[in-house]
Amino acid sequence: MNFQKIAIGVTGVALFLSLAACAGDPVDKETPGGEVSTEEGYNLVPADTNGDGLITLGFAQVGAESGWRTANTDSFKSYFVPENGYELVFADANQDADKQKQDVRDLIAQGVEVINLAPVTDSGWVPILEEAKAAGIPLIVSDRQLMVDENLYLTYFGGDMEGEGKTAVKWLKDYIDAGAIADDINIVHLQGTIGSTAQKGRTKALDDAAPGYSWNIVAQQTGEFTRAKGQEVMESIIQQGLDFNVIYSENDDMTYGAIDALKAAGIDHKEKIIISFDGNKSAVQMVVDGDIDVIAECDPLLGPQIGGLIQDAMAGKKIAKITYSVEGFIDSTNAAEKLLTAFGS
Ligand code: GZL
Repeated sequence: MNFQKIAIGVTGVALFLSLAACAGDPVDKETPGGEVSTEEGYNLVPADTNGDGLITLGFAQVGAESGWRTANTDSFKSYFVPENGYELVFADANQDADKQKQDVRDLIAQGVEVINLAPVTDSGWVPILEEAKAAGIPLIVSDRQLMVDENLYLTYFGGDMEGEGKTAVKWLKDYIDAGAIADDINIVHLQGTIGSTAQKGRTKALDDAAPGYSWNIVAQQTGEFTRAKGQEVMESIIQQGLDFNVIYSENDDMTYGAIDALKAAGIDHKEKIIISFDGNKSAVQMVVDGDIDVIAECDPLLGPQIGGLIQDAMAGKKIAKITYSVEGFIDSTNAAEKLLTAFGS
């Protein structure tokens, strides 16, 4: 047994004793602003506890709802392989928040050595995070944040969703200030999965800005991050005869669906200002072609960065509790260049 294993053994015993001492503590109730943990600090680090030479990573994924999600899953499946020192156990929640909580409990029961959670929605996770911690399994949150006490997870890596929304809002404000549109601003807002931090952040940015800029949000409805639902919602809005000149769509797939609906209704989508999120290759091509006006970037290729954070933690380095992806926007000024490196299809 090398020193590291001995270290884990000692740490494990100390950890067990500290957790046992806290086991009787009440499970913290979830509060909107996070919570005060009843325990001091977070001291779980991924380790090869079963000595098989691999770190078994349990990935609790949202689903397969979008091009972003497919690229995100592919990023994990291609990085967390035996050649890189990992075995991947994959769980697809099919966009079902309740199923995902059971998925995580199943990963705990399987005894994986680290969990990566991309939460469908951000509520109801405290008891399960407590269970992972009590089981001595480090848990990483990726893609969508959880607004819980930082003592309940190892680290978060992913997009700054409200920041992405602010990027989109600033682009629209600058576009209007440049005189590109003289009419009143009437916005159709296609929201992502209600209760996900992706939806909450992108929605908050628009909801906070619109009143001050006298922008009218004439429709606000979830398209659940899918093309089909995005098309269905836009069809309904068209049938209602609502007057709008801007579409603020919280992901590319809903944007595709909205454009499908406009085309089917004989409405020229190029007459609308279309704002999207993510940056799939086909969406970036649509910016080049003038179908979409701007995309607020959101990087799905998180596997290698999560792997780097795990390695740093295992090496004893202090890792940041929250790390955001580097994200900007894609419009006519840079779309041709961005197309060269855009993710997905
Ligand atoms: C964002 C991610 C969102 C994407 C959607 O980090 O959670 O979920 O914007 C995906 O495409 O469905």
